[in-house]
This record gives sequence, C-alpha cells and structure tokens, in this order.
Amino acid sequence: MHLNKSLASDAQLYEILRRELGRQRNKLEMIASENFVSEAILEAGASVFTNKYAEGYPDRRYYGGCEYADEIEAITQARAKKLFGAEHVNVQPHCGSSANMAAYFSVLNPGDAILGMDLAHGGHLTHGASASFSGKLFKCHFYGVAKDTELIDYNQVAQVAEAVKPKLIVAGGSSYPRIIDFQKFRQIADRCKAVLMVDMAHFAGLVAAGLYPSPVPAAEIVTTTTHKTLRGPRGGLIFCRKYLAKSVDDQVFPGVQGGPLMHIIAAKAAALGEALEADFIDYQRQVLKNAKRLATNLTDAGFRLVSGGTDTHLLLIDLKPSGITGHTAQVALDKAGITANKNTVPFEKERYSVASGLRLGTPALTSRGMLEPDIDQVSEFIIEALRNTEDDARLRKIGLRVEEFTKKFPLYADLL
Ligand code: DSN
Repeated sequence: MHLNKSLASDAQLYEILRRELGRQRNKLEMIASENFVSEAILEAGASVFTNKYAEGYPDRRYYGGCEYADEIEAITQARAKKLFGAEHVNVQPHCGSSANMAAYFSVLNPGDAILGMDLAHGGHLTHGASASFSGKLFKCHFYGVAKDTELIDYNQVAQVAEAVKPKLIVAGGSSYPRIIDFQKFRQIADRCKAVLMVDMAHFAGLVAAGLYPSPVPAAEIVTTTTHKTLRGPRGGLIFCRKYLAKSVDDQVFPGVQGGPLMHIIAAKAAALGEALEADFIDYQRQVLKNAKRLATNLTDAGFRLVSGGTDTHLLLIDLKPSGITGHTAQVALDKAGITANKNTVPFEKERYSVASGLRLGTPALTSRGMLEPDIDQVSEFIIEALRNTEDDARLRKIGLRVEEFTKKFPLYADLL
C-alpha cells in the first residue's frame, strides 16, 4: 500500500506528510487521548465517501444518491449499538465537542443549570468550563475530587446537586485515572431529578472490552469520541435511551451540524468492526497492564501520582514534589522523543499554560505492540528525561536511543 502516492506531485504537502509519519514512527506517543488506527481505518477514512453529501439519516436524506451512504451509516449504527448494548446511537458527530453540544441541546435550554467535573480536577472543557460554549450557554456548577484521596468526592457531588438542582449532571473527564461509580451518579441524579450524561471518551475502548464499568445502563445519554482508547478515526458518537432518540438526532442534524462526514462514518464502521473482534479485548487488557507497570515504575522512582496510581489507560504525575512544572516536563520529554502533555492537577495553583502535572497514557504504545518489559525501558527514558530537564545534550541523546528503540515496533510499514 502506498496511500499518499498521488500527493507526490505536491512536493510541499508530501514532505509534511512524510515528516509527520516519521515523527509518529520515531517517537514514543504517550498522549493519553491518542492512538494509531489500523490501515483499514486509514483507508476507509480516505475513501470516496468524502465526496458525498448526506444530510439527514438512513432512508430520510435530503439529497439523492445516498443509497450506499445509507448502508454504511446503518452498519455503523448497528455495530455501535451491539458493541455498547445501547438502545439508540447517532454516529454523525464530527467530534466530542459537537457530540456533547448536541447531547446538551437535546435535553437543555440555554440558561439551564448543569453540574460537571471541574476541569482542574480531571473534567473536560465542554463540561462547563467558561472558555467553552458550555460555560457560556448554561449555568455551570462543579464537583471535584477529595483532597486526601484524590478520588471523586461523591458526597460533594450530592451536596452540590441538592443545592443547585441541575437539569443535567455530567460524569466523565479527560485526566481522571480511576474508575467512576456510575451507579452513585445515577442515585444522585435521581434524587434531584436530573438527566445523567456520561462522557466516556477516554475509556470507551475499555468499556467496549468489558474492562471498565459500562455507563450505558446508568445514564440516559452517553457520549464518546472514537479516536482515543476506542482506536478509531477522529469523531464522536452519542448513545441514548429510545425516548431521547428523536431529540438527539434532531440536535445533531440540523441542530448543530450540517452534512455528516460519510468517509469518517465509514472509518467508524471499520473501527467498531475491529472493536467487536476478540483480540480487541487482549489489546485493552495490555493497555491496562502497561499503564499499571508505568505507574509502578514511576512511583518506585519517587514520582507522585495523583490518587496514587491508575485503574485505566492514563496516569497523572504531580510534579510539584519534583520541583518542575508540567510545561518544563513536556518540553524536556519532547526533546527526548517522548510526546506527552502538561496537565492541571487537582487544586492546581499554576496557570493552565504552565500546570503542575504531566499526563501519560499507554493506548498508542500498546497499539505498537509494546508489552511490560518494553514499558520498563520506556519508563527509564521518561525518568532520565524528567531528572535532567535542563540538560539538552542528554535529552537529545535519550531521543536517539528512543528512535533506535522504536524501530523494534514498526508502524505503517507499507506507507510512503
Ligand atoms: N483533547 C482531549 C484529551 O486530550 O483528553 C479531550 O478532548
């Protein structure tokens, strides 16, 4: 396969694609929300469906020529419902933010109160942060983690819910390394008659594999992206109870979006097909084992992990005791060929652009075939880099060793 052959006539673009592929191959990808899709998913995402307008839904389109678009969307819906055991799914959201926006609009009006997890404690921008549409359109209230355990403080969730009577409660987040108790959220939502929405973007792949509790039985609405642990193309999905199906569909189109990205929907079908295979469970098991091994190695080396460890694919180092910031750590790791992101930690005092934490994840490395002994080597690279953040020469040397190491785990060997 030589996917980008026709781009060779555009030397400028070809060169950028070639360098990006090289970056992905030669570095250690540890951003917890990233992954490497299969070549089948790449192909579906780059397919002729990019040419097709298909506003509406299968058998209810506004344009002609949608017979195959209908087939592909129906297959995507069927696979998504089977994988997660949901009553209804909308597979058209272009991303997690538009999925969350459409989900909110299906049950809320502007000005309604919502309750979500504080961004600094592990929530997501779209769960009510003032910089996001959610913070601008709704009255947003927040819960967080307890100071001593750094686990979600369910008593606080209940108290705030009782006080502000939100119309919707959001569970889920982007840097919370532990399992969330959806039944507790359900009870709290029932007591204040709120809709419960779970944003499972980060752990959707683990849910699909049965390695993380499914939020589908507990929540009226479950949103996700498709490109994190689920290992699909960039995009979103909304699952909901049957009684909300029309409302959710109407809010995705025409409420928030226009024409669906049919090529991405084709790629979602490919990804969901892969997730229904038995070896997807083995993959997710290894993601968890690798994250636990990384957590153990970092702890043994003296680093402090928020909540003391992880139950998931991600972990969060609190760098305050190490005397460096998240920004410094991210820059140093970059020089050493390790890609990760700075992150706020609970009760953060730094600005978001500096941050006191570093988030690391294992989904992408596991997709490259890494097992625990490989994670031991990766841990050594990380630890050495974090202990030598000001020593550029040493960081560059680690980078060369990283590049050599990555050759053992070929990525897209047939491309370019
Ligand atoms: N940007 C994603 C993440 O990194 O977690 C959340 O949308």
